[in-house]
Amino acid sequence: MRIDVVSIFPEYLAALDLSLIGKARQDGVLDVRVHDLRTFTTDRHRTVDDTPYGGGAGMVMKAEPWAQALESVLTEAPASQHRPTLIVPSPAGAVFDQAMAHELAGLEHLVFACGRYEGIDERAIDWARDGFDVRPVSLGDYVLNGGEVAVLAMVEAVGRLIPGVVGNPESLVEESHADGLLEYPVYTKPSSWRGRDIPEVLLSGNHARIARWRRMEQFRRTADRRPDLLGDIDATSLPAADLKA
Ligand code: 6GU
Repeated sequence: MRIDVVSIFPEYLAALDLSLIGKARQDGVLDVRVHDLRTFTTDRHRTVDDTPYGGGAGMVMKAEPWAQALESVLTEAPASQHRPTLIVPSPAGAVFDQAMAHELAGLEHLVFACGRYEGIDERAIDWARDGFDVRPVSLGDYVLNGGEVAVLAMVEAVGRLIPGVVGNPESLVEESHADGLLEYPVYTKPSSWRGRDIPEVLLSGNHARIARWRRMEQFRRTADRRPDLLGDIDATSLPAADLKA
């Protein structure tokens, strides 16, 4: 997968050199390129923002540096590649979730446009629709100062779903959100620690019992912490159905 990130703080994206994503880049599984928006300005002060038409607080990112940067990304992209997807991180976007991460993991080329200040001149976003599949995306209902932290989160969530990035693909199967529920609690040695014992079922060696217990714990946790998720669950996967089987 090819990933381009455009930002006025390219150093923010240095974390993409680390851990699993860094390893995937070294292995050639992910081709990640970070671009400094200011290199696409032409004035002496390398201006990327200006005051908003209509008034109001804060500054707006100018359209032309964005058009120059995105044109450069399109020109550099391998000719074989499909129309890239342009993700515009914004608290005004559609909320990013595991389903979106899977969808994006199936694409060849993602481009992230990190806005700062009050956002990017909307005409640059509209203009980009000629060359990109444009998707404004939010991490959730709170406000960050810019898109960089959101890009780190999205690249990690998407990147780890690409074959060859996570060493053991089995670890993707039983994690939170894989089946629409939160994951069950986990324990490791010692079996008794500071007076706290692990649930005895985990020492039973009865794999069917352990699987039922884990499923029950998933429901218990989800009902307690994220009851909103239970509405989306297929009734045939409820623990009662498991017990009858
Ligand atoms: Cl993707 N960007 C910004 N600036 N703020 C956010 C966000 C994104 N998601 C939640 N808050």
